[in-house]
Amino acid sequence: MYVDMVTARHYEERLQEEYLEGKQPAFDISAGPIPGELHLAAGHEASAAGVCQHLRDDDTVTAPHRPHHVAIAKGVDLERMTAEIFGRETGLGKGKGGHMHLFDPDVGFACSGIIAEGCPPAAGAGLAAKKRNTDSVAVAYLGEGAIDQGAFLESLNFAAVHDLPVVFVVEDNDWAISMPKGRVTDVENGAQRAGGFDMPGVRVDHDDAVAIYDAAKEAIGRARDRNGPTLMEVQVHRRMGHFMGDPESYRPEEDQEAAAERDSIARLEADLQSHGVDEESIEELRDDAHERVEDAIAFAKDQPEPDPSAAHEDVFVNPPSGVTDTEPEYDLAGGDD
Ligand SMILES: Cc1ncc(C[n+]2csc(CCOP(=O)(O)OP(=O)(O)O)c2C)c(N)n1
Ligand SMILES: [Mg+2]
Repeated sequence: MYVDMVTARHYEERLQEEYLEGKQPAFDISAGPIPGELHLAAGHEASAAGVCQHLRDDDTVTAPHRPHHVAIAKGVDLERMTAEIFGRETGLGKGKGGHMHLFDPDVGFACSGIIAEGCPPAAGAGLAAKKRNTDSVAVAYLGEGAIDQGAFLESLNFAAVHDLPVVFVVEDNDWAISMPKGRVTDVENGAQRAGGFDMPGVRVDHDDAVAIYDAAKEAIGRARDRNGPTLMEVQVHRRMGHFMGDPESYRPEEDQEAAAERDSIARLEADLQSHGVDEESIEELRDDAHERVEDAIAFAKDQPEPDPSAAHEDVFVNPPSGVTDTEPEYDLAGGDD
């Protein structure tokens, strides 16, 4: 868990540096080595490490627009993921998806920029596992700002009524862009939503990776044993802006300071030390993780950019005429499928 967390933290800090290159002084979102938006998850690491520790490659995870920590903990290929973020040809999506559309079927990971969008596909993966009679499970991540979204609520209902092996993980970082939680939702604890669907709901506070691990163990075990879905909410903190370039003028300074103080990594380090792991071993793990990140970034920057002529390839199932030479692969208009 510690390795996943320090890998993810260093990854975000390094991506921040790379991203800001060339974008200043007047913020130009298309400039620099990472064009487009970038949402970093520094401060969210515990939720990914604590949950994904219980998952296998044949389990499915869907994440939202802030996906890197979850992708890392799920075991997504770091080099191909980084190449994707840098828009390179050897990226997971051949450089066409960018950081919000990472997809790695080898380890069952996908994410989307549309909030709560991962919930229906996770319920679908749960339904597939049930129909295929396997013990795989699915986990859908979403932010607390998405808990009033229809896709989430409908997925909770669907998973509950069909007893699907799905765990919904709400990452509560208090903010949805510039909107504080209290202004849009009347429940303080999003896990209360579970009551309306007759499923267990559990909230874990204090950015506590070990407590998240324990709660996830129960929820994922329950799903694997075919006892149905669980809703978890975990407290995390956003240490950076909503997106890179966000001036955060809406955010009180005390809130930023509090987020920096509630560092799940420092907390886990203290835990490890209290269990007899010495500082030297912790440093060694951290150094190795940092090296892995540096290697992935160096790999990505060294990769070719996609050829412009391939821009429409793999984008449409049924390309509108004239867009590509590819013949339609599926008949969307008819048939029994
Ligand atoms: C359906 C939909 N509505 C609006 C948006 C724009 N949007 C992007 S992120 C975001 C806030 C998300 O907040 P939260 O779910 O708490 O996640 P966090 O960014 O805090 O991790 C919104 C409204 C979107 N991507 N999708
Ligand atoms: Mg949020």
